[in-house]
Amino acid sequence: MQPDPRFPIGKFAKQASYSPTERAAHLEMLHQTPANLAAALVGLSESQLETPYREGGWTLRQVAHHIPDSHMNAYVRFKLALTEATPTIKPYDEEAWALLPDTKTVPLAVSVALLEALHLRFVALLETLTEADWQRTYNHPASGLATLEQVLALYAWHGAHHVAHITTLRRNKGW
Ligand code: NI
Repeated sequence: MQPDPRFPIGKFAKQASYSPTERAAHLEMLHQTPANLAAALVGLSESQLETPYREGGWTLRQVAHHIPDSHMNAYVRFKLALTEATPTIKPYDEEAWALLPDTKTVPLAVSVALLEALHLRFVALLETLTEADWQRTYNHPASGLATLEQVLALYAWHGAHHVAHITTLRRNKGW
């Protein structure tokens, strides 16, 4: 069976709960995401960046700009859940965001720098969470309640998932 190109590291598999060791591993993945994105983009030409990672999929440029778009939303969701009782968070239309003109005009280095700065705040915040904080929840209008340890696992996976879109295409193309 051919692997599904949409899911180079597999789909996200949510657990009901996580051990402190698992959370630490996810936090480390989150910490590494900006460096991994920067490394995945090294040496790509403008035309390579305009290549879809799969047929009908986002270009490598859209994939890379999407990661800070998504993780800025995630950072805000953590802060909402840490300061309000089970807030209902605001989904966003990621396909429409990926089509906004800034994703064509802003250099990718800006999004890498944005992700680096964001994750410094994000990881620093998450390092302060207590066991009780990890069990705090938000409500997503489509997918329902999530604990913050589940959200951490999701975004640890999410960064690696999109970086793998870039690295998998590079490997397949010999770039
Ligand atoms: Ni995504």
